[in-house]
Amino acid sequence: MLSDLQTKKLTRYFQVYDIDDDGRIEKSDFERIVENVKLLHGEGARADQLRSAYLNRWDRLRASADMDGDRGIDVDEWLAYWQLALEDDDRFEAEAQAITDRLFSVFDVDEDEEIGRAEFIDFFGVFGLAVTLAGSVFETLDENEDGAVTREELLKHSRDFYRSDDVETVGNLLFGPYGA
Ligand SMILES: [Ca+2]
Ligand SMILES: [Ca+2]
Ligand SMILES: [Ca+2]
Ligand SMILES: [Ca+2]
Repeated sequence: MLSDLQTKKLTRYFQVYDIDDDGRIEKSDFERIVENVKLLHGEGARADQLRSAYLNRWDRLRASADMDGDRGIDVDEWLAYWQLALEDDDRFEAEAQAITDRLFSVFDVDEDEEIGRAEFIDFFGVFGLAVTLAGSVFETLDENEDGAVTREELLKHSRDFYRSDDVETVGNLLFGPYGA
């Protein structure tokens, strides 16, 4: 079972992907994300690569999460998907690695293997999250305060985001505050 805290965080995560805010994650939401990513990277090989990575992610997500086959994922389907994924240690680890890789490939624009403050603020912007929040979330996630989020830090936060049931864990804030 997902705990209350996990349910809140994963509901927040749902809202992040449901860019048009209609209560369903659909291919069109992923296309909006891809469009936003394109604004960051411009056209070119990298943008094409990211586009296929996101659209593949959508296909895989739909295949396992869209239980009623209506080509959309509602919040119940989403939570059911995560409950199964997080119960299984291998799937959990694969999901944590995958989100870390995905966030790095999109937001480490200068490819120095760190997400700097400005890159992090772009990350929030792409998902339509308040840019005013991004700075404080960045500072929280940059636990050693060296001005960058490394792959190692992000992987730890991603694992905590999915699984931690401790309200004090900073990884809970990966996608910003998750509501009461
Ligand atoms: Ca939607
Ligand atoms: Ca559905
Ligand atoms: Ca960077
Ligand atoms: Ca750091």
